[in-house]
Amino acid sequence: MADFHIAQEIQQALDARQPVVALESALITHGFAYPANIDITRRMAEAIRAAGAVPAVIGIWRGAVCVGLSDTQVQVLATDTTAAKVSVRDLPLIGVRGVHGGTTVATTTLLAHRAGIRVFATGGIGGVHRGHPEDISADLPVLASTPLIVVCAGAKSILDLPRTLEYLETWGVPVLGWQTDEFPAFYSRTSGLPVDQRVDSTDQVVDVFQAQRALRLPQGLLVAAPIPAEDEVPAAEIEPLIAQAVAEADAQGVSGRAITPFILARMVALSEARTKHANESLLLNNARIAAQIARNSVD
Ligand code: PSU
Ligand code: MN
Repeated sequence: MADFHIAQEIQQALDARQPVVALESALITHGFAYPANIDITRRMAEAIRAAGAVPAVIGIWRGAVCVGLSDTQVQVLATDTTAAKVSVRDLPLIGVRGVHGGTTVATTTLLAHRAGIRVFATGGIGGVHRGHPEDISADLPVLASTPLIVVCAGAKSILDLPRTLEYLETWGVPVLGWQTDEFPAFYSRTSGLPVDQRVDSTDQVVDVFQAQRALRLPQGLLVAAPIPAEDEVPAAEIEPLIAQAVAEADAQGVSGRAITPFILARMVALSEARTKHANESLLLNNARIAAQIARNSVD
């Protein structure tokens, strides 16, 4: 059976009821290229510590679950081109395979919850794919069944945002807008789609999360924070690039687990790295917000 390791620092923080923020590792193995992947992970971890919480990078190390990967382990994952993208259906297979792996939002959410962590900072969640409504990220059903606060910048419009929000509604996942009334679209602050509830403070986020628990609801909570205005790439500029990247994926027959990494990489190339800068900015922003929420939720 796959082992489940919790790093000593993380276990001690949890035992002492200190705030902990989970970070995913699919962005290390499949989201960013080397060395940007190490750099952004380190900067997110620093931002979380500066805000008074403990970062826990979650990933797969030689077929074992690891909550709290060390800097050295992150370095190895970041340069291992054979590392697996580990979504939920892959999770029970990692022990047999013995691989290193990056955990997606779905898998990181599940594992963070198993470890006793309550808050997770990521970039964009997966969702229903544009033009392929049968391709639904495991991120969505996991959010519907795992009580965790997931801080993201919405979902990028490589996805079908209306269908993604419909799914979340059907399965009872509240979508909170962090100081916004609109669901953010990752690179862009707006999508034209409303959130379920605007929140302006960490108190309000924690209130909603506690209400879910008091009501014994099984769902997690999505906190959607728009990218900082100065780093936004307006929707009008990003749309043609997304359309092109999606068309290329279709033309080359890219599908399944490969499609998100393919489109992300094409977006960076097509935008001459503007999307990379935007992605880094929103990740740091989300890390800071998640740390503040984590601090509030243990007080
Ligand atoms: N969306 C992004 N960046 C990402 C991902 C999604 O903007 O890096 C990654 C996350 O790890 C997410 C996963 O959980 O892709 C979703 O992949 P899939 O659609 O195959 O479930
Ligand atoms: Mn998929």
